[in-house]
Amino acid sequence: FVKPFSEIPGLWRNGVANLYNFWKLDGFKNLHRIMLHNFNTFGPIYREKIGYYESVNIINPEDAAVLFKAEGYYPKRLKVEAWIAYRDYRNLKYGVLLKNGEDWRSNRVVLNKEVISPKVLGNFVPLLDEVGQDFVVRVNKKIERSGQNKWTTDLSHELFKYALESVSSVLYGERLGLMLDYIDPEAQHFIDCITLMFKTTSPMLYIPPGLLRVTGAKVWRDHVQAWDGIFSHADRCIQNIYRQLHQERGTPKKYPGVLASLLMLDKLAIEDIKASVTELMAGGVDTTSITLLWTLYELARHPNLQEELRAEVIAARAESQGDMMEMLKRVPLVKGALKETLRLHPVAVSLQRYITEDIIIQNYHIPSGTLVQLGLYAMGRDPKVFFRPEQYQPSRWLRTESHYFRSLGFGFGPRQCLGRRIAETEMQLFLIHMLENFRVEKQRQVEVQSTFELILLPEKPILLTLKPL
Ligand code: HEM
Ligand code: 2DC
Repeated sequence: FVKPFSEIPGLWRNGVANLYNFWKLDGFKNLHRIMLHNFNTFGPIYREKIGYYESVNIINPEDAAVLFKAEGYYPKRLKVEAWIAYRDYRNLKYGVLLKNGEDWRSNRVVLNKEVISPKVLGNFVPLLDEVGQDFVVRVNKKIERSGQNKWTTDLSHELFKYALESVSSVLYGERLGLMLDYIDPEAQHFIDCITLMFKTTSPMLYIPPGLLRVTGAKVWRDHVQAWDGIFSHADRCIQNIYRQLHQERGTPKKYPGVLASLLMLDKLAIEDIKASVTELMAGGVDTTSITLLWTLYELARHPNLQEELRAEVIAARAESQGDMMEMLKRVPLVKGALKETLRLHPVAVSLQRYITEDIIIQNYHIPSGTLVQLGLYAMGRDPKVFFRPEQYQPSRWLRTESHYFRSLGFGFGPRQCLGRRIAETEMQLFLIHMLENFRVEKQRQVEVQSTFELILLPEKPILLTLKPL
């Protein structure tokens, strides 16, 4: 017997009271832990209403499969109202991140070809490899200057620069120069604005944005400032390429980058290109840098594993004889490490879709139109889903342990992360270069927890020590 929607367990009858409790529990910073707690209390499915926003939450990979089969032709995620409100406020077009329906689909199809199709990977690899090499040079310089033959630091700032340099080199086909000693203060401001933008988004998730705007709340004002900083810097980068393209003419010999390719292709309106390229640039900083930071943290905590990875990389280098595309095919454990990082420290606490047909999950009927969320953080730590989930074990992704709907860090299907290929390649190349040159160690054996600032971040700085091999 299929049970009705109204019998799904959970707290969904009083949205206002729930929002108040959520706020009391400091829920804005603890969303991932609250979801974990709810699954422990209610089981593998629960209904929830916080403020005005209602959802059904699930945790099992098999249920995720049912969810994604019902996502329809125009998959739609939870709307981040604050992001929409900013664009409306400044009269800016939505990019692929915020578009929906046919408008989303037609833009996404064109972007896919230039950003995520296998054919462009060959263009990205040399650009990203160069940034990786420059990072090594920079670390070596820091080690030398320390006079102690090692460098101990909170690497997050360096990683933000590495990530921005990487994504920019792919988008614009040229370097910003962020791996140098003197960096453009504007680029640093851009990085700070992205962090502020994410941080100010989370408290506004459950409050109607119209309300925030009229009250002139500080979070809203900070949020506007952050996006203003993001858009003005991205605009300058975009204008720069646009001008160059008009001056040079002729056909360029080398790969000109995603933006110039899109402009020459002439299939999207300029304003649409601008909107999506800005989102790609903003989406490409905190996501990959934090994932790399967590990976180095885990490798520092597991020295034997670090040596195993290093051996794989050294062998792959010897076999591929300088061909980086070949080398990337020979590092399955490095790829496993990145999947393992995203399992324990996902960037996105959940994946969500508005389902377009009625479905049955855990024997409950869920009507079409419902917002269904897969608790990605909770799933990654569930012992029913992963054998000994608390252990960081990249090799689990090589073995016959089932991977069915378990590797979802970048989302799923046609609405999955558009930056996925850039992110994966950039992160793989980073780890290859780091493992070939440095040993990573860390100070004390204290566990670092996550905090939710729209994306999940380490709750405190992670200090790492880099030593030459
Ligand atoms: C969407 C994760 C890096 C740009 C997403 C989604 C996730 C995600 C979970 C939602 C997917 C879904 O709903 O199925 C990640 C992770 C990253 C990463 C874990 C790195 C470790 C990047 C980078 C860029 C980027 C480097 C830009 C170059 C985007 C964009 C979307 C998106 C534009 C929206 C796509 C759409 O709505 O069609 N990402 N991301 N992401 N990501 Fe990423
Ligand atoms: C946050 O309850 C928690 O990739 C909410 O690169 C549900 C939710 C909705 C959309 C998710 C968001 C969460 C986390 C951050 C994501 C976002 C979609 C895209 C975005 C996952 C899970 C991100 C980080 C993009 C951001 C690009 C932007 C800065 C231009």
